[in-house]
Amino acid sequence: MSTADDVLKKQAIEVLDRNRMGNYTCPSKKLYPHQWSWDSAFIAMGLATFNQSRAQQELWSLFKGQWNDGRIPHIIFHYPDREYFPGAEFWQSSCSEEAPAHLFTSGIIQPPVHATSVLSIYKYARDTSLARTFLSVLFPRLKAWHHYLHSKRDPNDEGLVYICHPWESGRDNSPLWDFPLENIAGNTDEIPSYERVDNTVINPSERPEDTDYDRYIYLANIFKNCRYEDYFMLAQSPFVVHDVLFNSLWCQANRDLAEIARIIGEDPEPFQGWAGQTAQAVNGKLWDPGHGIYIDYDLVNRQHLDVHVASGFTPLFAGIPDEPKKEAMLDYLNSTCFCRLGDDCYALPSYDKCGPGYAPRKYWRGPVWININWLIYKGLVRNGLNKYARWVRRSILQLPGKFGFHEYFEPELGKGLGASNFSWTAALVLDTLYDEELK
Ligand code: 2M8
Repeated sequence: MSTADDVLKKQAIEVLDRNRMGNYTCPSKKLYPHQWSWDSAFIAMGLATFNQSRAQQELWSLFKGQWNDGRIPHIIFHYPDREYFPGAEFWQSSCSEEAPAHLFTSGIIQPPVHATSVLSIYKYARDTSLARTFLSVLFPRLKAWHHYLHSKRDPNDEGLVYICHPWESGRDNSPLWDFPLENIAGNTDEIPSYERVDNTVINPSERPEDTDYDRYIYLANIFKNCRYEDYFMLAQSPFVVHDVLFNSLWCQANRDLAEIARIIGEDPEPFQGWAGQTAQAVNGKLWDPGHGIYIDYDLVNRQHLDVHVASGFTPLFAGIPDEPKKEAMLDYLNSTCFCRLGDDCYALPSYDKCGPGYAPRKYWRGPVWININWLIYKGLVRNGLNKYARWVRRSILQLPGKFGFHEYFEPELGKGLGASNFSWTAALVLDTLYDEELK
């Protein structure tokens, strides 16, 4: 490893230490002081490169918040008093009998990267016998999580799981949601009064608009009134989407859970079967042949969301596209719409630069995010698209190296945006560096 990489590694570890909250790591001390579901899965992958037991503890702590029905809520409030909106008091998880009795959580979910994270801890483990025990202990929990997703979020057994809130996608104000949210919450009487905290911590121009938050709160309030019972949530939600990123991660998580089952001598079915079914459904329903990218489907308005975001390339991560699709995707990636090889830009902005409403500094509407980049980087490597993979890898390491471990970055100049010392940025830099060490 070069001296520069060594320095980066040390700084990344410092970020994760700074955000440590006992048994878990928060995404950012000021902006996000609780435990987030997919953040923790990414964080554990980074921790696994230098501290196996802390990585295991990170996920163990997350699974403490798992509900009886198997769902992993998107936020766990281990210390409910820490300032964040919407906090434990808003969600009132205790209104559901499925929620854990001694811990406050939210009631919605986030992308399922957990089996992938657990398998990566095992692969990186220095103490393999300890890691094997960890797999055995977590297997029933992961199994319950996957059964929840399959039975509740794919009730028609289509191979695609739905999301019912932009927060469930992990990309809150993505331009993807502009159309499905357009006709929601017109009547302000139906929105409980609330006060944001995020835009007092971060420059509001880099965060979602108040009108976005109105819709987030309106939807979350519907779900609370349903006591987080999925059947009613689905029936009442005006926002129901088959999302490309969520389903790509679902597909890979099932491949990884099948692998975990094989390692510990359990049955890899049904996970292997579900992964195949999802890959087929993503190709069948979500591929946009005109543009060389995968697109979401809006189940309420029964139409595709013709919006091209970087996460539309994440099926590469799960080995979903065939050769012609891969070529078409590479052509689109390697263009001025995203970031062409050798051009003066950072690969990849979260949204097509030529798309309407592209905003290079506004949260999920343009800036570069390290987790999406990392998924695409891994996907490109998996598919042998090495030249462009190195181009994305360069951004993953250069952006935090030059500008600090920010939450997101401006795609042309690289300026750091959102929270500083952001955990998954640090964790995925560590994973990217470690990947090289393993070679
Ligand atoms: C952001 O979302 C939360 C709500 O869940 C927020 O804005 O308060 C998203 O970037 C999400 O993907 C992430 O998990 C979370 C914590 O980093 O922050």
